[in-house]
Parts: sequence; C-alpha cells; structure tokens
Amino acid sequence: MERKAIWGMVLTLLIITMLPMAFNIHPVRAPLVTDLNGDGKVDGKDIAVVGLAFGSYPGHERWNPAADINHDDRIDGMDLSMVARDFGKTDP
Ligand SMILES: [Ca+2]
Ligand SMILES: [Ca+2]
Repeated sequence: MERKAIWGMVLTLLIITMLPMAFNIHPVRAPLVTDLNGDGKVDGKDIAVVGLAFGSYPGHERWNPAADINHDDRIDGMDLSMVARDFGKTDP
C-alpha cells in the first residue's frame, strides 16, 4: 500500500515536470515572424523592410514576400501593424 503511494507520487512529480517541457517545445522554437531581417530582434530595421515594400503585391518591383506577414499578397498597414505590435521583442 505504501509502495503504491510512493510510486503515485513519483509518477505525479514526473508528469508535473514533463508537462511544461512538452508544452514549451513549440513556443520556444517558434521563430519571430516579424523579425524580417533575421537579426533576432524586432526594431526599426524590420519596420523599414515593410516600409520599403509598402503598397506592393506579387510581381511589383518592390515586392518582398518576407514583408507580407499575414500572407494576403499585399504589403499594407496590416503587415506594418504586426511588426509594430512586436516592436522591441527579441528571439528567445
Ligand atoms: Ca530584426
Ligand atoms: Ca499583407
């Protein structure tokens, strides 16, 4: 009976320690999509990448697929606001 209780505790502790690890794999590895120049942080340079391609679409001379963050084939205020929202964030 006592042995069963100890195993139950060990199993509970194991689950408690393993669960956060299982859930952390994806958020930690997820790249910062608004870090457009890939330097590990979202700052004015990334805003500039969207700014340079602003108003463009596929086939346009200034089109930059990386700046189309929401993948709607338009570089507009939506993409700019997404970068602005992540401003100051760093890649974990
Ligand atoms: Ca950046
Ligand atoms: Ca877009």
